[in-house]
Amino acid sequence: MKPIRFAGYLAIAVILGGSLCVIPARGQGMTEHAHTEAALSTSLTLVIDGKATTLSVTELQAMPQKTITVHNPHTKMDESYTGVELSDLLAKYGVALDKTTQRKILRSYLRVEGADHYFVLYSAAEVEGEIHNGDVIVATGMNGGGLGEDGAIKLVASQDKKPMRWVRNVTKITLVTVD
Ligand SMILES: Nc1nc2c(c(=O)[nH]1)N[C@H]1C(S)=C(S)[C@@H](COP(=O)(O)O)O[C@H]1N2
Ligand SMILES: [Mo]
Repeated sequence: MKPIRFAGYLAIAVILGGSLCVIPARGQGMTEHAHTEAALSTSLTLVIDGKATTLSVTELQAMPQKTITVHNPHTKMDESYTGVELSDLLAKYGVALDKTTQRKILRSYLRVEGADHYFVLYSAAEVEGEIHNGDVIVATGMNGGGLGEDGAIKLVASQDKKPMRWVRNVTKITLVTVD
């Protein structure tokens, strides 16, 4: 075989071999919902008016519980989450909604952060059942069991059509008032 032809066959072999070795990225062939998170959360810190309170999963589960059913368009499944209403946590460890706090709540937002530093915002008003429809809960269980690959603590909102504001492995929720 001429060296030039050999080099040609070698090049084709390398290209074909390489294309067979492509590892599918997450969401492209591997299962989209396997969350083996690098960073897990086992407690939640609430920061309200400069005061920090850290609650364990057991402490969260000892508070009044609410179960909400949401549709996850990624899994195409209904999922039933159980946990504490975020408004109950705010009322107990920071601000309860009443005439004296109403303005402050209307002008505040919640920064919800996960162990991987992913974070989203909610307006404080939208988590208050007295003001807005829908439930925002700090879930510690799903479908009667644990959260599985989603960790131990996950924030879920019943009114969101997509799961992008459902934060897995929540570590911190901060109330920020805008002046
Ligand atoms: N901690 C954490 N939570 C997160 C994310 C993230 O990167 N980190 N991604 C969000 C986004 S953009 C989406 S679409 C959903 C995906 O969740 P699912 O794969 O369970 O549907 O999780 C949300 N919660
Ligand atoms: Mo997303």
